[in-house]
Amino acid sequence: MVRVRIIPFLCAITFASSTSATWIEPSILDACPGYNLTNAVSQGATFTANLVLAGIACNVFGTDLEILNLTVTYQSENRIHVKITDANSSRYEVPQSVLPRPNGTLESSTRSAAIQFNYTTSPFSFMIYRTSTNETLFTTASHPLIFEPQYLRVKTALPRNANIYGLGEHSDSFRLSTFNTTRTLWSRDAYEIPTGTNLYGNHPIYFDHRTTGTHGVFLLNSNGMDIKINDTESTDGNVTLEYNVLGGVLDFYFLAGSEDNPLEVSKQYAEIVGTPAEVPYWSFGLHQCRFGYTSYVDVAEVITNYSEASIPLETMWTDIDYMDRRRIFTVDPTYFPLDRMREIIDCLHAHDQKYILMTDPAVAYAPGEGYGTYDRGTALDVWLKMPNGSAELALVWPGVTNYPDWFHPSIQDYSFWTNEFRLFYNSTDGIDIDGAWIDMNEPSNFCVLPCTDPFQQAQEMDLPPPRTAPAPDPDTPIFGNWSSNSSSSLTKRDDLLNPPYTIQNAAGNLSALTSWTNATHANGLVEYDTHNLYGTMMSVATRAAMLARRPGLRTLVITRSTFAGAGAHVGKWLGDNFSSWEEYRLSIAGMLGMAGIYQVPMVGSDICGYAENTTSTLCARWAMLGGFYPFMRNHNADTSISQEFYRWPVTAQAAKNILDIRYRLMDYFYTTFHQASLDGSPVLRALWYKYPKDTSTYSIDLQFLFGPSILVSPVTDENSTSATIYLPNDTFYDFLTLEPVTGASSNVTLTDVDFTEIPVHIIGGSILPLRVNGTMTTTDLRQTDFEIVVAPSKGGNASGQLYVDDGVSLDQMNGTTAITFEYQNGILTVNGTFGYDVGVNVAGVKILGVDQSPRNVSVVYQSGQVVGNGTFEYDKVMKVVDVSLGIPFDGAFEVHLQE
Ligand code: MIG
Repeated sequence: MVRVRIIPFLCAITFASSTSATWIEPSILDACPGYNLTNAVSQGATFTANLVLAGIACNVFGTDLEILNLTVTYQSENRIHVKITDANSSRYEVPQSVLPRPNGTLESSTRSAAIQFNYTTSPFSFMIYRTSTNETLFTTASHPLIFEPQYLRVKTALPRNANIYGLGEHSDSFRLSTFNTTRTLWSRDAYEIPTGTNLYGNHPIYFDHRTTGTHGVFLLNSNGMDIKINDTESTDGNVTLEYNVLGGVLDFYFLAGSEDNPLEVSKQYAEIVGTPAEVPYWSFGLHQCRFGYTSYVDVAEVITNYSEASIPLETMWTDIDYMDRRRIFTVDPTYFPLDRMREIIDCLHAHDQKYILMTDPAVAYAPGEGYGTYDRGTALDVWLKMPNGSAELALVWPGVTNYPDWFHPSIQDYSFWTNEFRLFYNSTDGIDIDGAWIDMNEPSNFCVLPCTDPFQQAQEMDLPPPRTAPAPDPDTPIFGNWSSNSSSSLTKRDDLLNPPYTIQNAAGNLSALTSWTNATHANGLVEYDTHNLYGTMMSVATRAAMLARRPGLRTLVITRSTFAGAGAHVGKWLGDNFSSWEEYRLSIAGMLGMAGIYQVPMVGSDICGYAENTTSTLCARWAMLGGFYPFMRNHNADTSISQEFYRWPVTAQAAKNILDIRYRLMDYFYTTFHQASLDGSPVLRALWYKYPKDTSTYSIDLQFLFGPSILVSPVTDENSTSATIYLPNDTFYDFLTLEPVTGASSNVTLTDVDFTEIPVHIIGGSILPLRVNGTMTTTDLRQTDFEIVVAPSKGGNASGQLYVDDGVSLDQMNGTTAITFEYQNGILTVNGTFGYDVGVNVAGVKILGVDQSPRNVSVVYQSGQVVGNGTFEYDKVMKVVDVSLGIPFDGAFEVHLQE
């Protein structure tokens, strides 16, 4: 066990330098006395009781609390809230202002609920079981509860070979290993996102999938924690899951999920953390970024080169390179002069393209230097404070910095952050960005502990780094011809810096490479408790600042650090991966976590890889896979070789191919996102979400579903042109050839998959509204006709949806269009509301998997008016009936195939 202690001299603090967590023999913890339950009161859907320490305190990591309060509420048919707190004094809880959560109390009898709470009194243990099957889903039996000031422990038994997903952010397999796994939740600037470590964000939710159903367990707690999953403690391979938490309270939400539909647990989780924010239509276009564009000339060149290569570029990005001495809300007057930056943006906007810049949280400490952001922040006193009341000094890109305190009233009321955005990112004389990119918000800190002299370290590390590239001519012509084209009463914790239990933080000490954990917010909360919320709070403030700049319009904010609930405000990229086939593969599991579980669906990895050098083949494959990342961005580190898609013929071709596919599917993506925003239906899904009884799917994380209808099965081996993929027992259709493919619950090897191709299947039973072709911008795409592809199930039925609105407004004053497609007995019925004028035609309908040519095809408006015989062709090899329509997409209609 790692021992850490504070030496009570000025600045003389020692830290645990090792990253190994506290290990303690499980039997020692199990020998703790636990609690006895008394004073039980049941009232309707609520049950309360006291828990009294049941014997001699074990005091493993502090003093066992004597009396606890237990409150159990059946909040709905599908959700039980179990909360355990200190009966005698208040403890930190995640503020409602950061994560508002539902209350609710089940009105009907608790017997009607899908899951039940049960308990034993002496010693106290509790279990959650599924009402319909009596199956135990969670049980603390034989593992006493431990509740100490800075250590909480709850341990449940799980089935053998449990299928547990979630507990991220992590870069491990989607299905977590049950062998000696520790998931540590503590935000960390995790360069190269090593597996098995804590990364940027924290989502203490897991889904437990069984052949008998899928349920979820959410521990709403922002303190540092280790969650251990292990199957080595018993001889029979049974699995345990153990929470080891550094503070806060035990605030569990048990979600019943469903016996046969894994989508339900996802929706139930969204009821707590919120459904994802809707993003603008344009944000599904291609984004290009890199760290290391040396000047405005570089940026303009990349934009031009994309255009010349005829690869659609929707959004150009610029990293911290643009800043003057890496200070946020400034531009370098020589390398990125304001007037040239404005010229770039004007040109982008004139071509229906967008621009995004990075903003970091840390503000350069620059008294008396006339740095407006620092001066205004200091005047409002918005900095995170040390216990002695002075502003905390950190070390980030601009050198010594202060951290904004997102709990400060002058940030919460928008007078600081929103104002800085308004001043710098304004359309009249500033930088008129369309979205925001926020980084370093774990918060990251370069100062190495004990960090006694950040100024000295700034010098040693040469921060801000001097520019090495030659300065550009300020008059360099760009674009050539193209452009003509509350809580102070909380109980004192002994040790906010070195709690007795050490979590497995890969950065070492809790304060290592981040803020001091004893730093204090304006409302008295300390970083010890709120560290994991920093990135999400910056996200909320940044989104508010962006909405204030362009009232009524959606924006895109992409953050690095997230906590549960972040997706209701922002999207997220998966951070500093590197250019390897392994990271390419792992990006799928990373995305599935965010989009499939945590309700942060606007997610993607840095395409072609961030750190180190990519290769043309890796980059081509990654372009193809990246076409199915909800957030599709090519991004690169400053010291890596250039990797824009036009750099190699194979990547240019790959990008063109995949962008054509992606843009044709964009309204399907948009509809999938809209559905998620309504009810939390996951945007990306592992195969088992669709085939929950097929045990072969449980560990698959190299294939995934985008929405309900698209199966993506990328080639995953280095420089290979074949892919062995799993096809469940179902009907599929090749997305490009439209040929039917019958799945037989077995692996299928696809060969000759070129680097510019990716296997994509439409799942039988789906109807897809596609645009007839891709375009150079999403603005043009919206002027492009639709075609409807009907992909029947084995039984000959299919259904689908299309949602269209103006793509940018928060409130759809221009109306919305929500269309339902149904296909059965050879009749396609298109129905719905048509409040938003789509302004284009339905060019045609393709019906797949038709064994014989129909005799005749007729097209009917709902009114009964026959608009004539559809002209059609039948392809007997691919079994496709291709009906030409060319009718305005503004009302209901039917298409009948007649045998
Ligand atoms: O210390 O802004 O993850 O995407 O290019 C590194 C420079 C800071 C980390 C981000 C990365 C970005 C880089 N940033």
